[in-house]
Amino acid sequence: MAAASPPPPVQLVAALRAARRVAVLTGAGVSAESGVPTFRDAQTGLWAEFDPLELATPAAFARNPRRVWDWYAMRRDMVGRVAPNPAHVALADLEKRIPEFLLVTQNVDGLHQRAGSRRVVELHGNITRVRCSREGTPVFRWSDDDVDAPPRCASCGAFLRPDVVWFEEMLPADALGAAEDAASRCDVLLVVGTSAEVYPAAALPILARRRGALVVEVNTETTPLSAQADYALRGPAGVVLPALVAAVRGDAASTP
Ligand code: BV8
Repeated sequence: MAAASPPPPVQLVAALRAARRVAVLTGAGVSAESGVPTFRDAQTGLWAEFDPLELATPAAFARNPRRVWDWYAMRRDMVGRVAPNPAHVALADLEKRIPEFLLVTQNVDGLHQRAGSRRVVELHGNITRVRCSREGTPVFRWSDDDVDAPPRCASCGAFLRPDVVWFEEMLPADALGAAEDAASRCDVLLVVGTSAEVYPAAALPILARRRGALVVEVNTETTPLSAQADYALRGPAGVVLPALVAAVRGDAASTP
């Protein structure tokens, strides 16, 4: 039985119904109820077992490529075994109801697209994709014969790597540009399941607020953004978002 969440604020529902442009920024918390560990939740966070500087940086890959490859292969397998949760589904539904909508995600699990979201920008890449570490070309099939090294690119022999943005790597310029444009022009920005600590993604809510958007945080905890948000909806995204979108839809059960 899903936990009940307090009804969404009436003014927020009205603002979403009237909004022409809505942007959403999601982080690992939106996938938590799908069973994907988050990065910073101490008891379950991916980083609890691994030091990010050990695994998610170019230097880590240069130092121990097979170890980094194996960590991403384990996470790719895990992501293949989980499913979108009601939070992902609610955001895909909301997209259909807003004239201009963009979902900007820091997540690399591809669950938004699997839930039906179409207008998605992946700031940090996608763990289900692999690319040549030298040419950057996407690679779909590879032979993994050397247990001490990642698979190699068939055309140039360089190691393959996950198609994600590591720490100290630049974000894809087109993705970041689209995200900044959406944040600066939206009427409402929903910020869902992020600790708001990783930049430049964490700067997007600040940009939106400066440009006059209504900023709404959905999180189980308080974050550095909470005090600056117009609404801080405290609770699991898989409960809060379906209730919010049902109220925007005008479901009889949800309108107070
Ligand atoms: C860059 C892919 C230029 C890999 C990831 C200032 C300006 C610019 C850069 C920096 C800066 N200060 C520091 C930097 C450098 C760095 C940075 O931000 N470091 C942090 C640690 C301070 N940024 C970078 O390096 C970026 N590149 O800026 O290039 C440059 C060049 C050279 C030198 C310096 C800079 C690249 C950042 C991208 C890194 N790659 N992912 C991989 O996945 O392995 S980031 C990784 O963290 C994930 O993408 C993840 O999404 C992201 C952020 O974490 P969150 O999503 O927020 O997840 P987290 O676990 O932290 O929080 C979960 C939240 O959900 C919590 O609040 C929790 O309460 C909540 N929650 C839990 N359950 C639920 C829930 N909420 C709702 N419902 C629930 N059920």
